Amino acid sequence: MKLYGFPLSPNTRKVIAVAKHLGLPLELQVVDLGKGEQRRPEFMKLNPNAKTPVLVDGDFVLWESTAIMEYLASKKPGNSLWPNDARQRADISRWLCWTIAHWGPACGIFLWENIIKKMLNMGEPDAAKLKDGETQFQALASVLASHLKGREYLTGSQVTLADFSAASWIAHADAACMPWAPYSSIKSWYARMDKLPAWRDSAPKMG
Ligand SMILES: N[C@@H](CCC(=O)N[C@@H](CS)C(=O)NCC(=O)O)C(=O)O
Repeated sequence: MKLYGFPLSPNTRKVIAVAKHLGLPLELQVVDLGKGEQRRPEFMKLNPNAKTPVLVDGDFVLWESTAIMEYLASKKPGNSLWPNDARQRADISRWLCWTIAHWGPACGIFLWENIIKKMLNMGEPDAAKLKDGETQFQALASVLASHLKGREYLTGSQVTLADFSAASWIAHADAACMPWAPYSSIKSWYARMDKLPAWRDSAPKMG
């Protein structure tokens, strides 16, 4: 299987980490977002949205990182990441949806303003956008932090797709100046994720 992705992006990293955790070989084909390679016609044939990641498995092409993680997990029945039980799946799905709809976009403001703009020489961070990001982040981090109190992982004692998805957005929380200092349960959960070999091995090489 081939993954078209950009290693610095959370949406690519979570897919790489899930594949590693499941022991599924995945060949990475880098699509350099800094050079606009996502808008090349040959890439847009795979994903007309011009976004990474995209999985190609034989003649099957799949975009949207959450759908890709679910597909990969379905290839290894019996794993804890995406169990068959309806309620467990719904609980995991709830956090996958929350991450895509709310958590990712809020954290993404900090990643964009404080890291990516600098990398691409796109000027100074926009203070108004960061202020808006702060409001969003605080509200969502409060929800996440209260939920994580007394839990090892988002849906219980086992790591699932939900953890890989939500954790991917705070991998560079300090470098991106995300205001996560007050949320100790988020920090200890992320530290647990960071001990997983698949998570550590999927870290992009920075610098
Ligand atoms: N909902 C999509 C989001 C994909 C996405 O926004 N990917 C970003 C990288 S994190 C991208 O390729 N951006 C390039 C662009 O918007 O031009 C997913 O989960 O795969």
